[in-house]
Amino acid sequence: MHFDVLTLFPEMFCGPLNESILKRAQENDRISVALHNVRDYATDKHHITDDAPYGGGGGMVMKPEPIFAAVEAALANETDVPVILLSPQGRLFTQAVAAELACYSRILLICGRYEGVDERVRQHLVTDEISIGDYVLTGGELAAMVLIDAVTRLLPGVLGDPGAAVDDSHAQGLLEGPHYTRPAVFRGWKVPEILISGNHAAVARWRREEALRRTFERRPGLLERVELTSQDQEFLARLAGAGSAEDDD
Ligand code: 9D3
Repeated sequence: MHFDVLTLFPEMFCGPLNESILKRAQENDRISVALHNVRDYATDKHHITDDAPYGGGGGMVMKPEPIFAAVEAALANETDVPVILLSPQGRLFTQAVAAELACYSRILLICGRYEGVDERVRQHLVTDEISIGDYVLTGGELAAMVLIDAVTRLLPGVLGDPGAAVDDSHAQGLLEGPHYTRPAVFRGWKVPEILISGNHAAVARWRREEALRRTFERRPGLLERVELTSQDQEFLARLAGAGSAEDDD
């Protein structure tokens, strides 16, 4: 998969793209990332990329001409490439959106700065607009990196184990339960006996129930969109019945 990224701060991407899984994904040609500095496409003497808003008010707005020029240079007549604006007004980025984007061979990301981009970019260039959550960032760059990270790990051959990405508890709509590793006793705190029991069916059931418990306690809304077996439903009914009488964590 190829990512084109339009930004005024291409150097912000160096850290995340050059470590760990994203680094290896590029080395193995699973992904490629082309960073395009919007400033390089401004044709005036000072390479100005922003200007004051029509109608007055504070802040600055990204000018349309350099953004259009950069997209047209990057895509060079290639069609059917999603042009995605990262903005606080976009649709919320979720695991389902990451999976949707992972189906494309190429996407282009526009990182906004200042108060936003000229509306004609949105109307005549952008095909999709994405936000990563309801908090205020200083620009779209970190959001673009989040998107690249979440999409890349879904691509075939990126994670070692082919089942790893689909096995995610988040992909199944539940939060993950606890994980333990050696030592079996640390500062007197023991690993749950069942995990050491060697009873694989019992371990699987315990993990399922701990994931259900955590989701019930922390993100109950998620349970409405999860496929639950009758055994799951009985377990949740017992949790709900136990109520908030004891907080035993
Ligand atoms: C005062 C109005 N602000 C809107 C909430 C203006 C504004 C703040 C921050 C305009 C742009 C930005 C920069 N943010 C992004 O470009 C951005 C973003 C975000 O702030 N939160 C979550 N997802 C995203 S994607 C791009």
